Amino acid sequence: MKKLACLTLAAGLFAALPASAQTFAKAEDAIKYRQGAFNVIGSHFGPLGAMATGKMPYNARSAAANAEVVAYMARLPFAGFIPGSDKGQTRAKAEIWKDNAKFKAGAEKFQAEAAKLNTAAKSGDLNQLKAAFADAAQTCKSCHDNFRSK
Ligand code: ASC
Repeated sequence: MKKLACLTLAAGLFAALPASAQTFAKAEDAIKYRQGAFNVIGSHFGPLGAMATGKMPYNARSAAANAEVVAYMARLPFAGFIPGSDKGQTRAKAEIWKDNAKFKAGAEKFQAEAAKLNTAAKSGDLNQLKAAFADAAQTCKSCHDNFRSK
């Protein structure tokens, strides 16, 4: 029993880790990492938006699958915003590090809304999906407006 409890605890800790376990040898690696994560998020957020706005037929199973990926992936990219990674192939603004508390709050808001979007998508109710999508998209936009150059 003790062994099982230990394994369960270890699995729980591991599940909580991804956002903080990442290390990068170079700023360029961190930039590629976060861009890769955002790219995957965008690929799965897009169909949710298309369904929420009626540009694509609503499919509850597809919506749930996409939202699951968005909610998980939302935990990853922010570890890639290491100090000094605002140079090179990136649109990240220096404000991310100058006003890091605001950036972090925005990231956490996005993660919270992505989790709500996942719950809404799993409900199978298009109206819930529409509302949660709009809230989540607003958190994307707000960070892009403040922290991403055009
Ligand atoms: C998307 C996408 C974004 C956000 C943003 C929300 O689908 O690619 O960057 O939503 O446009 O306003």
